[in-house]
Amino acid sequence: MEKTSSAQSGISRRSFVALSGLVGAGFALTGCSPSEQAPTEAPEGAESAGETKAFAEVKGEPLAYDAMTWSACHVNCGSRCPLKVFTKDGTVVRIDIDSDGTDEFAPGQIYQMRSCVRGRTNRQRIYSEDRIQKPLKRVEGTKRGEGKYEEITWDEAIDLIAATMQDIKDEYGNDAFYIQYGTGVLGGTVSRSWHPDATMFARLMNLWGGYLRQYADYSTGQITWEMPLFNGDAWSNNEVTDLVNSKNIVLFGNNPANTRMSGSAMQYLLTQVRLQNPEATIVVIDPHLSDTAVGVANQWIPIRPATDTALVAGMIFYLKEQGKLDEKFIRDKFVGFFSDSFADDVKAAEPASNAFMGLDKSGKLTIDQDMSYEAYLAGTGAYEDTGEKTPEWAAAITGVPADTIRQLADLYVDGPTATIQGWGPQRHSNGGNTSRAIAMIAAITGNVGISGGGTGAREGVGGVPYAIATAIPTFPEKNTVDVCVSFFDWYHAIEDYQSMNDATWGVRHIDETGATSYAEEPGTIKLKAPIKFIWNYGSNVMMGQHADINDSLRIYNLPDEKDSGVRMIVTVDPWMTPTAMVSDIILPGTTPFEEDDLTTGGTAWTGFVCCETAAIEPLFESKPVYEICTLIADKLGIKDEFTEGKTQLDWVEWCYDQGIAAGDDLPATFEEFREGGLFKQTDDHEPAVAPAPEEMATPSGKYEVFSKQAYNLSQQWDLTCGGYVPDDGRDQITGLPIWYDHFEGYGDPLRKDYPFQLIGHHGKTRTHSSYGNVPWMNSVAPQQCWINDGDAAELGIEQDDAVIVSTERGRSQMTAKVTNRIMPGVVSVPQGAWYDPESRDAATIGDPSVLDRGGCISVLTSSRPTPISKGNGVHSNLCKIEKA
Ligand SMILES: Nc1nc2c(c(=O)[nH]1)N[C@H]1C(S)=C(S)[C@@H](COP(=O)(O)OP(=O)(O)OC[C@H]3O[C@@H](n4cnc5c(=O)[nH]c(N)nc54)[C@H](O)[C@@H]3O)O[C@H]1N2
Ligand SMILES: Nc1nc2c(c(=O)[nH]1)N[C@H]1C(S)=C(S)[C@@H](COP(=O)(O)OP(=O)(O)OC[C@H]3O[C@@H](n4cnc5c(=O)[nH]c(N)nc54)[C@H](O)[C@@H]3O)O[C@H]1N2
Ligand code: SF4
Ligand SMILES: [Mo]
Repeated sequence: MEKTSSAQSGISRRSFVALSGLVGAGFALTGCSPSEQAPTEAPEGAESAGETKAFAEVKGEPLAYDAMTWSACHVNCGSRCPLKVFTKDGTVVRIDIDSDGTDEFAPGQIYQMRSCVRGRTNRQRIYSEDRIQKPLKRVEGTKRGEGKYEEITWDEAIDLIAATMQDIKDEYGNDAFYIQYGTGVLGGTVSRSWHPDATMFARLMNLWGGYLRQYADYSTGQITWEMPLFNGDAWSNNEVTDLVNSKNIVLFGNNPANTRMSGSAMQYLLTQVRLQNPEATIVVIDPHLSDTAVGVANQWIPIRPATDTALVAGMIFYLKEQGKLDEKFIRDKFVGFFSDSFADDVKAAEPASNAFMGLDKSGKLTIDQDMSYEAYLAGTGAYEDTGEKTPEWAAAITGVPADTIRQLADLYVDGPTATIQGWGPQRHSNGGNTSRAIAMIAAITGNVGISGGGTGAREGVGGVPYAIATAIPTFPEKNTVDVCVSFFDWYHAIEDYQSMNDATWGVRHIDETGATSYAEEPGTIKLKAPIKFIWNYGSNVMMGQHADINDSLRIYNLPDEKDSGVRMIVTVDPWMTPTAMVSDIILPGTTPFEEDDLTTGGTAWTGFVCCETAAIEPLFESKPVYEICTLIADKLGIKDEFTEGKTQLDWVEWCYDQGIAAGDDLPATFEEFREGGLFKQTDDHEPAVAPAPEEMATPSGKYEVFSKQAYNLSQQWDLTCGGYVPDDGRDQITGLPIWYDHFEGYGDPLRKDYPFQLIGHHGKTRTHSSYGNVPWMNSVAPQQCWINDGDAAELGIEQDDAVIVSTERGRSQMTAKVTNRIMPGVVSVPQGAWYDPESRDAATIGDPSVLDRGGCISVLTSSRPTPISKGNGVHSNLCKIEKA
């Protein structure tokens, strides 16, 4: 194994001199330490005008600095880039990147782990005027969301939190506590905010009896549970380096040019594949002409959102009709495809345990109709009168011309053809079926288990990982709460926990190892208490990344009664985010540059570990989360168990020790490890090919085109979620991965009033809402709604006009990006912009008529859970758009 460390290779002073002419050397910032800074003043130079001045003054001058330390960007973009931090007089004067190693795409190469441009703007985050300086308490009598706060001391804050926790525990037990999903500090180890069960809050709460846990996540809510219905696995795919062996590469809604931007991540690798495999046909299927499509693709196939299932049906119809499918292979390896074997297939696909879902304990859920895919394609059996699923039929739904569907299908039988789906396609109200259908077209055409092919899951980017520990023990075995909810459904547990069980809201049992399971008898796994207390760390979910902000505001302001209404929301964040503004207590958190920690990552042939050293003292009165949890633990009488006598730096050393014990090739002493900062390793392995296992992790052990598990759920579950969702037939669970008229999809009659399908792709200037308050980033690309130029012309909307996008749930203002890079009838509002209501008046809080001026899509999206996964179908919205 080959290795480098920046300590070994050294950083020459010359390179600083050369760089300083290119990048501004930063704020002339003084007086930021707590002792010097008046707590209510914003740091000098925080505003962009000040920055421009500072830049002009230093342009061309060598960077003067006292120290360089390693840190990392911890946000959740898929990378965790190491960053060099230069300080002078206790102030960060420059953020720089890892520039050791190569760009060469080949086995055994050690790449540069270059950060994207966001990472380089971190001085504007550290010294942002949004920094929270002192603990804050919501002014009594005001509503959550009004944003009225008073400063309190740390002692007062900790006392109040601990006392409220004790009251809630006495009244409700540990079931009433929730650690919110939050990925703002995903890259940290001691400071990590995700997975919630791996955080310092989890450690604290488990030592104190536990909390209500969550399953799955906002990224992969549907694919996690529903692609495995087909093949038992949502994650494996060929390593992306294997794409050099592909004849065709089909990307369903995958846009790494935005979502994998670091210097070594998927977009870089894909560009290298393009260079090394110039003959490959790369096709991007996406409602918008993404930067990935612009950068590497031969063909963009614009598709109506959430219709990929119909596209796949049209392709399979055509291939079958043409005799281009291998019937023997399908009969051997698949169940539920052919009519004549359907009855036997259903028996084979019957789940035998409740480990996953849809157990038919009574054996009553027999099927006397032909529900095979063959019947579906032909419009016979259970699908009588639905017509043949010809390419022409698919064209009418997807908006993709029939000939293009046939041409795409032919690529699949003239392979090897790699299929990669992003997670946009599954973030729809019918997204689970989409994830299954995409996997099906890859498998049924024989492209799984071969070099150059792949499974249809997201790309596998590998890396050669270090064994070093990246999580501190959190004692899940001490958690006494044995049920869990979907990541998306906590809001309902504030309002009406009694309606929540496995059959209504997908509540699951969770055991001491963290494994989840379904009920043997539908309806028997129940929540035991309302959520009364929420820890909100590294998360902008509650007022940004969840959904339906107006209805959320209503829920947060429900009175604190016996069976509903939250009592305390505590936010720990460095910045005054929209979510902070619905909290009862806001605690000033640190940025990664203000604490010691550890980050690991890597891609393709390179893995890295970065030992991070605090570059500056915590600003104002902010504290690292480890210290905050220690203070609470002390109040709760469990400090010794919580800390085990260790400081944060001791825990970093503990991680290092675990790595050494597991054989990591790192320096012999922790001091040298800290000194070196960044370590990288590689090997020269062949690109990994995801196997087509003999036995899939499905009940039948085969690919399940028809899933009896899903069918059983369709019979057992109450898709109105106990009356929360109208019984309008727009949520369905189907045995086959097929298209149906789903909630706020193309076929929804609501389209008469709200004629556009609204999606929200992940943009370049932010990672979700993180970096959303960086002036440099916002100046690069303001928040804009993408609209087709033909549609815009009809509405009299011109480039950069201010527009209001509205759904039944709210109204949001931004400017228009008028372009032919988006399908007619579709608009896209990049997700993650900060909610900025025109009014925070108590009287109108949560009223859908209140205009959001921030361009925040979560004002527009729905919190209606998806039918199987009970997750976030937030790319399925019908909207209208008008000039502001
Ligand atoms: N810059 C940046 N990078 C990020 C993030 C970020 O916020 N900013 N977030 C990170 C995280 S946590 C995640 S989970 C990933 C998210 O990665 P993804 O979930 O893959 O990202 P999205 O932009 O939601 O969706 C990808 C593409 O799917 C398209 N799409 C939407 N609906 C459909 C559909 O029905 N069919 C098809 N075929 N395509 C569709 C969208 O137009 C978009 O171009 O990105 C990560 N990287
Ligand atoms: N409509 C719509 N909604 C979506 C998505 C979508 O595609 N469309 N995507 C979903 C996905 S995939 C995800 S993963 C979620 C992500 O949702 P979140 O996990 O909420 O991600 P962020 O919006 O980045 O919020 C991170 C929070 O962490 C804070 N933070 C950042 N750095 C630090 C730090 O160093 N210290 C501390 N203490 N805090 C810090 C930020 O200020 C912010 O409040 O959003 C989901 N929401
Ligand atoms: S936002 Fe940019 S710098 Fe930060 S981890 Fe992602 S790619 Fe790296
Ligand atoms: Mo995500």
